[in-house]
Amino acid sequence: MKRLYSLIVVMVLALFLSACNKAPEAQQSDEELFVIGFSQLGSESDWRLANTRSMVETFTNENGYELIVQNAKQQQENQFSAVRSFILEGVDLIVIAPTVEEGWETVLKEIYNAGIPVIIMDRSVAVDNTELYLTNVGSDFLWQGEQAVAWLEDETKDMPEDQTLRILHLQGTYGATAQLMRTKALEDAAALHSNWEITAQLYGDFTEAKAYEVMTEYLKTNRDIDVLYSENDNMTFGAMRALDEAGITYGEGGQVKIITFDASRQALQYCLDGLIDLCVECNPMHGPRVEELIRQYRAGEHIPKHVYVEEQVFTREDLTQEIVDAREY
Ligand code: GZL
Repeated sequence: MKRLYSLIVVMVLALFLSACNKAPEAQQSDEELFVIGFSQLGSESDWRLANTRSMVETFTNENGYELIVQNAKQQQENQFSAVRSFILEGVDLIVIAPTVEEGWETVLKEIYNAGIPVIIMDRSVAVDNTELYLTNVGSDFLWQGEQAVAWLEDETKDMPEDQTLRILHLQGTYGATAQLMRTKALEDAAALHSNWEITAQLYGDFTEAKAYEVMTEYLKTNRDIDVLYSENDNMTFGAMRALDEAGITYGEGGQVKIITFDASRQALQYCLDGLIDLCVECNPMHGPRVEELIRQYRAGEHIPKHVYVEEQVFTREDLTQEIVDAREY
């Protein structure tokens, strides 16, 4: 009995000492950490995973932050729930990567009324009152689409006027800024070229699985494709698998020219290998940019309402294996 008593005393002492051994600075830093609630829309693509990684690697305790990440699995309702939980938790700032542009007015007003600043990252939100958020940091998606159609115009400039350019269009999540603007660029260009025909617009939801599914079905009855305009790399990868299975060639010397958006390492590798013709960059590494904007905000500095990211396009001629290997996403 005495041994049991002694054992209990030792265990209680050990627990007490371990609690006291917590470094004093660690306890202080919990109060000093700047708490960010991050509503990430999902994990649908390599781009999205890299975007989340960039935020997690930037907003560390060592850098003075506590980052609370909630993944909405591409459901806007889940984002609303996440944001409302951030309000209840009293976070210092909220970052939202919105699924779609519409539907944000109410919840942004709730955040505003709670006195919590908001940064919109990546895609945009369609609200009349832009005072509801600090800034929108992301890409110029219309510019991206315009680069793609400019390249296609140059590629087909010697095509006879009476020859039709048959373009198959794989679209991302309907209502997402990236989808809306990349689609607008293609549709505007097709309206200017009487011999450009968008043969079909298939819904790929920015995922490889959905793109493979819709492409496989489409190719059962349609094989007359000259160009695949695919609104992100993961849909392109699914489409390539479907084209392989249908025995339709693509890339350099192939039947189908492939245009893709994001310019992930895998897409650049396919481009270097002659399988993808054009990669339009859409850079996901927003963590450092968002942190700089937060620093400016906390220092009382002016922040522009929209911060665009510098991007470029890649063809095979622009690439080397070193460039591809060095790609950070
Ligand atoms: C673009 C981003 C898009 C990517 C896709 O900034 O919103 O969403 O192009 C991702 O890969 O799914």
